[in-house]
Amino acid sequence: MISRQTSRFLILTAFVFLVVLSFDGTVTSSAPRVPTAPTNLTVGAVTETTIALSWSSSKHNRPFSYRVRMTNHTNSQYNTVITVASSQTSYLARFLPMNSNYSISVSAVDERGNSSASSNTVTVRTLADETPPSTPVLETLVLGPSQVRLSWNNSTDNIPLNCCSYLFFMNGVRITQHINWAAAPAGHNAIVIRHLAPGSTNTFRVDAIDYQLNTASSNPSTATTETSTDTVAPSVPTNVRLLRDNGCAEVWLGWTQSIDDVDPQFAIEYEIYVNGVLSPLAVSAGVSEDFVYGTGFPDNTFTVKAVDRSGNTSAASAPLFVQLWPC
Ligand SMILES: [Ca+2]
Ligand SMILES: [Ca+2]
Repeated sequence: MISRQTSRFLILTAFVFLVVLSFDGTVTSSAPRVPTAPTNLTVGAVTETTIALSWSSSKHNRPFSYRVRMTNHTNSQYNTVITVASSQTSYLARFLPMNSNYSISVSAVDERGNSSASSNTVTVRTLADETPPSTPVLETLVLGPSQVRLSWNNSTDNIPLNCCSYLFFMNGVRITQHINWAAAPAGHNAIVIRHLAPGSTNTFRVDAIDYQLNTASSNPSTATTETSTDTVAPSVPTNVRLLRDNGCAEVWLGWTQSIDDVDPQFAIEYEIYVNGVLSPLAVSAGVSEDFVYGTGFPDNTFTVKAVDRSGNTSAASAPLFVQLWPC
């Protein structure tokens, strides 16, 4: 039989145990279930591709991090949610599309996934790019009676990876034909303008253009080609044939080289026409084969013309018919 003293001891022990249990349960049930919402979300500096954000911190008794929710009003593909450590109350959003409206809010989420309410929402528009690329500095070099080399430094843009394409002008008129891209030192570009009249004086210009079509025009540069008395074209290339078909409509053509009344064979250039249109690839001199892309699928007709240093051009070779398919 349990004595009265022992009973009192057991009752007292049970009471203490219950108090401890109760106390512990009280602590747990009174803890905040979710972080407090971040407040005072504010937009700082805005550029074409960046938005600076800051906010006042959340409070919580468990570890948490922030979620910056960015909603693009124009294209939902740019919507994003970024996680930011709780030690940080600012964020620089980068690589954003230009000239775009965003709604942005921040919330705090603890390690159990409990989320606070959202902060205030801010709306902000990234800037439009209205700044042209850097101005190209153009130099010209006469390469003979019918060609001038243009070289210029690479332009850079205020926006990374937003630049540049180049347009070419002669005497104020844009030129798109008879342009050979040429080797140039690092940081520079070069093209050779072909088929200029011997002894002609022409003024060239290069425009650098970013993807928003902001344009920077180079200095004008004037060049006078060498004079020439050669008015006779080289002989017509013969034996035009398919040397190799690399697939994907990439082929190597071969031919027998032409002869000119004035120029040595190494100076004679060969133009390849694909379905009647001059191939945009660089034209080479002194070669008996060259690379070209077919443009008609499956039917392609290739012809070759020879050009001397004075720009005199032979008639087209006999056509070569080849069936090709793109990849
Ligand atoms: Ca720009
Ligand atoms: Ca000639």
